[in-house]
Amino acid sequence: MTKPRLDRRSFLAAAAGALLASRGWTQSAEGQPTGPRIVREFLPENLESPPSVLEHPITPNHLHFVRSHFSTPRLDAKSWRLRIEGAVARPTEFDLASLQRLPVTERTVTLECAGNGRVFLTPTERGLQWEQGAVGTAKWAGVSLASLLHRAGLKSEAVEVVLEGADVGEVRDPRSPGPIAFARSLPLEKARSEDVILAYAMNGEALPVAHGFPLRAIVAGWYGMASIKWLKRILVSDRPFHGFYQTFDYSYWDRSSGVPTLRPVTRMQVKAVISRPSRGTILMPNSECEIRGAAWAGENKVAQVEVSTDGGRSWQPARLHSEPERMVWAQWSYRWRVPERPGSVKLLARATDEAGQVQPLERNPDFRSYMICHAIPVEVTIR
Ligand SMILES: Nc1nc2c(c(=O)[nH]1)N[C@H]1C(S)=C(S)[C@@H](COP(=O)(O)O)O[C@H]1N2
Ligand SMILES: [Mo]
Repeated sequence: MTKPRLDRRSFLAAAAGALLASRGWTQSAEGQPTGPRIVREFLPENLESPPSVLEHPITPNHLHFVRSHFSTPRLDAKSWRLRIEGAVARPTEFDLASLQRLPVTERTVTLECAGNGRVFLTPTERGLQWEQGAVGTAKWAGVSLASLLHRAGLKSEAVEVVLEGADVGEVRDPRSPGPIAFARSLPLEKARSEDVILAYAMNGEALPVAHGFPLRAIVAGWYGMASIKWLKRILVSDRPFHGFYQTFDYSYWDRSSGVPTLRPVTRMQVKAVISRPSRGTILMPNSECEIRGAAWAGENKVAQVEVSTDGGRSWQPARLHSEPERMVWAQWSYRWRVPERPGSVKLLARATDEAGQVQPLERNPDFRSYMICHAIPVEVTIR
């Protein structure tokens, strides 16, 4: 007879579970999230995650959302090179094997597309009509951008770091200057922080083609557009970069200087979303309903999540399933005793971050069609 044995992985999972339970935290949803992803656009490939991913700390690769502006480049790992050039002392070219020999940085990061939730905007905004599944969390492994910049040696005139992908296309509205590559810049402060990884692995697997094979940036705490996939060039620039995807696209009106000024979309805003019940669910009077979801706050930690079951008049604290971390979402839940009286009810969730910033209830129109972070009611019927 063989003794039942825990392998290392289930042992660690059991130990982690016991620790969480001892602190009053328990795992939210059992097992794995279930698919399939929703096709928002066939070509280029744009796929939305099913709502169940919001209930699990890690999003499996086959369910992670995909946001691509152009057709997916198929890069050959052998001939692919990453160039670092511009205002650097030692312009360098790396192949994949030599990057993989450098010290590994591993980090769990939540990526949210700046257009996540766009379908809920009124009036309707142009762009992909995401519901709430253009967000996911993976464990990324690669090298830190800071370490590569350090090797290349920044010159004193360096001000920004432009990341450029290998995917190219022509945008019609507004018209791009012919075919352009997908590119974004980072200020030196962010580029040299430990927040930026150049990842070649996702959840322990080689980076999937749709997610940027062989190498992509992961800019933790910023909306997804900064995390350039199919990375081919790092250009250290001696002036601010004003590329298409941070001027015409992915920009918002900032009034802090007293004059509305277009600024690139960067940091993820504090936000909680409800994964269940889903919109239009019919609930039995006096039954018990578990309201669930996820919350994140970009570079900050989530401090608390509150739930309202009366359209925002009163708020109760939800239970967080893990100790919140910077750059990573937290799952939460709230047990609701459904009222006796039939009718329709608006459920809301709102998050507050460690800096005391509270998720707004109203849409800020200066955000144009991005940063959809206000609390959006989920209407359910009691019958
Ligand atoms: N090269 C390149 N990088 C890109 C994009 C792209 O179209 N091309 N889309 C960006 C946007 S808008 C988002 S939200 C994330 C999505 O990453 P994912 O497809 O791995 O989820 O990739 C970003 N990086
Ligand atoms: Mo995005």
